[in-house]
Amino acid sequence: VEASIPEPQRDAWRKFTPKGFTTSEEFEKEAVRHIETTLARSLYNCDEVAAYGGTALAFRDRLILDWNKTQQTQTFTDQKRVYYLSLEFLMGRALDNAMLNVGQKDSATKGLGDLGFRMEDIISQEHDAALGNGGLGRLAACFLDSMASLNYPAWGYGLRYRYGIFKQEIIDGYQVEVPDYWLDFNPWEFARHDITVDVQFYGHVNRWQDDEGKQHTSWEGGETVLAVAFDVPASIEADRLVPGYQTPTCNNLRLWGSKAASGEFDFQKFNSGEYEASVADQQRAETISAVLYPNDNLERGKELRLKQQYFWCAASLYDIVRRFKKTKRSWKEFPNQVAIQLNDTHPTLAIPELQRILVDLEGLEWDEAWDIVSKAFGYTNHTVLPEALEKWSVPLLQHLLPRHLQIIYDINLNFLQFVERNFPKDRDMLGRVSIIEESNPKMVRMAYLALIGSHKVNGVAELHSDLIKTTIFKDFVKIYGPDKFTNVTNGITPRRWLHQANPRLSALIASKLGGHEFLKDLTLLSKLESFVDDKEFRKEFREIKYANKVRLAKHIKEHNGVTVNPAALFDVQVKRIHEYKRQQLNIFGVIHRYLQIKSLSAEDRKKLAPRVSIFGGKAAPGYWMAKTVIHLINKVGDVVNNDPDVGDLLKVIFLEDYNVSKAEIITPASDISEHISTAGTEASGTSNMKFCLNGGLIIGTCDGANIEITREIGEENIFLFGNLAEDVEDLRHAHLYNHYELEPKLAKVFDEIHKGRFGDAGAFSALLNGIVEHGDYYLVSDDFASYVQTQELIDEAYKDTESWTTKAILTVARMGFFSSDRCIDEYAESIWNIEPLVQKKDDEA
Ligand code: Z57
Repeated sequence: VEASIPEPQRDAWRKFTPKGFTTSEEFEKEAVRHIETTLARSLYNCDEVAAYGGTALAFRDRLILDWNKTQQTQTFTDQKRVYYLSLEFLMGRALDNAMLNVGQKDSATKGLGDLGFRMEDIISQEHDAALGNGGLGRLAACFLDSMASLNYPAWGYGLRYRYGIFKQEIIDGYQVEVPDYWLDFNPWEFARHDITVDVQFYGHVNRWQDDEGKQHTSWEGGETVLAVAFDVPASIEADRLVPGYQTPTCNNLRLWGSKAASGEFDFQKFNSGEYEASVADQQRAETISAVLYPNDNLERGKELRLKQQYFWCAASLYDIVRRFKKTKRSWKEFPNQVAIQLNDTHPTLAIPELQRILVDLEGLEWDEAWDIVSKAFGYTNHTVLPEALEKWSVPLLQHLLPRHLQIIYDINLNFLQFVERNFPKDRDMLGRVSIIEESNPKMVRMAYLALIGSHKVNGVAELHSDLIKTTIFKDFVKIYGPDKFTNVTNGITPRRWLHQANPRLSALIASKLGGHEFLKDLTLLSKLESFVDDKEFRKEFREIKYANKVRLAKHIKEHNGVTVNPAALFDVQVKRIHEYKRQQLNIFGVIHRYLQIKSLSAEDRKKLAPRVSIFGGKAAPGYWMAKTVIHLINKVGDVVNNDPDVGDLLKVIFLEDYNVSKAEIITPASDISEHISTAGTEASGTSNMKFCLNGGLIIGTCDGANIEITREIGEENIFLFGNLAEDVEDLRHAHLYNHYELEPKLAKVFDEIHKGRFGDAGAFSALLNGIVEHGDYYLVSDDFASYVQTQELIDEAYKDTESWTTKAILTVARMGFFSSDRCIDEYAESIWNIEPLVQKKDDEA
């Protein structure tokens, strides 16, 4: 406010506010200006990287105008905001999305053509912003898109990793990890060197009494690290797809980078010959935001990871509190102005941190503070897998965050006293629900802390939300009652996953529905049902799928050197490699298919349906079983793809380095995709929704969101198989305590692997033994027969092109529910209690 331009001068200013471009010529002018000035390149020195830079900067200028305006309006209006805390934001590329949002992709395509470049080549110059592992990080990115699209005042808070998820290379059939240095040119971020927070670690706690006898506690940190804000304009809403009356909302994603606090790299040390020590201090500070931990659904308890979590929580909370304090409201109003959503337990330290700020720094009474804290937070659980539930050792917390540990103990004490009062007869309950696990060393159960410190806990699909209430949080349902728990089934943004990834399908739908409104209200897709018998529509629908398959086939030829037939059934499983997701079930099924082909006469082979089995996904670098699965897939591919008996009937492809931008090519090109986790293990899954939205059918277990997808699209349009979640426990128990036989077809597959048909069998022994000898925890053998049988059903169904087309069209038409817009509206209504903030075009803040 102090720095605003005085009223009489504002007209002079407004005369020069940039207006953006609307024609290809105006675009060219902006792009060339950026290339020649901002980037200091010229006509004689402009490669595709520079052309990307110029294009991105031209669009960035355009976005920034909306962004500034949105931020100004939000500050001015000062209504309740939501803060989405996530250690991961898997954004992918920004340019294509920005062009579509701004609504000037066509003029840019023409403009780049005039300058001698092809749009596709320019788009592919951009590094993915890969600040996430998998589903959880991509969900956060879809949520940012929807929060902006629906005009919710919202900020994302995350870490600015210098290295995102590693790049995967496949060398001799093995995964090799290569660092992902993505920041050498990133036009989408703005470093705010003036917005910083000092974050403390280690040190000790002081207690004293003031003159009035009031107790005080303060924490004196032993190490200070500086958090610097980097702001990313986080997706503007798709208003220009559906020309409207409002100024687009452009929210902010604030990512914190770490650097040495001033004084750390000090000239004292520098001059007194301690140069190396001072550089070491600096490096230690920068290490905090250096690298994303590459584990998905696994926590390993590393000190640096805990430092990352606290660094990010402390900086974000300081920022949120600073903004709140500017409004001069009383603390009681904090939860009316601020909703903080915890994306999994990774940001749980924000709870004791806010309690510390209120009690130690702002002088509130404990109970008054706790009331504010527990009204402000909401917690989303994304998994029930025991190995993914975060626990931090008490000694580590004592060392790194001594005051927070005390606060956690006090929260626990109050909570346990409450439980004791209400359940005086159930003495065991106290041990079961305590935040502190009485192990050696003692551990802090972060999910319990998150739950106790939040007013709502949600799961991410119906089955999952039911499961958390009957398993990991069973006691807490008794303690708090069922209303504390809710379900918000995940969703995906149709802007990126339909309009951007599959522009032809988006255009076809728009031509039938009379415009692109469905991108803002996905339930409108249901109107497609009335075109299901429209011959022209069906033909065009099929041609689009075919063209998308041709494009993927070209990618496969370029990257894998294998020719695949686009007329074959494309069967895709792309996701992180994990035992519970059961890529092993898929590849064993592929081997079974191969053996079947080999056993037939040349004549009988002609009756078979050609298939391409496509895999992609990264294994955590320390996850040996997952790496073995990747190796097996590649070895099977080597054998099958070079077997002249097989030809087009079967190809096995492992696509290197699966990421968001590859997903945009792969998703629209599938006929069938696989979502085949052991029932009860996949909390939701979100790629299942992406494939369906693009007219691919799915084979899946009754798990996660597959169940709701089935309810929406009808069971005649999905291929379900396998045991149900309710039977899994008994089956596992039976494996451990009875003798069990391998399913015969699977036994045959294992025999062939043992014989060395896919290379040294020793390489795969741990994988096979896990199933044969160690209890088959993921029930691969139990589900194998029904999996294979269902794959045969798919072969038959695919031969009937007409009925397949009907299934695919109906699937698309019935996906309306799975937009992340619906999902965000549910969060806003039932958890955040916030309203949209729409800015009319002629309103000036
Ligand atoms: C992650 O990607 C997910 C859960 C986790 O606890 C962690 Br850590 C990482 C995934 C689930 O596995 C998916 O089923 C779910 O769709 C996704 O989170 C988004 O909710």
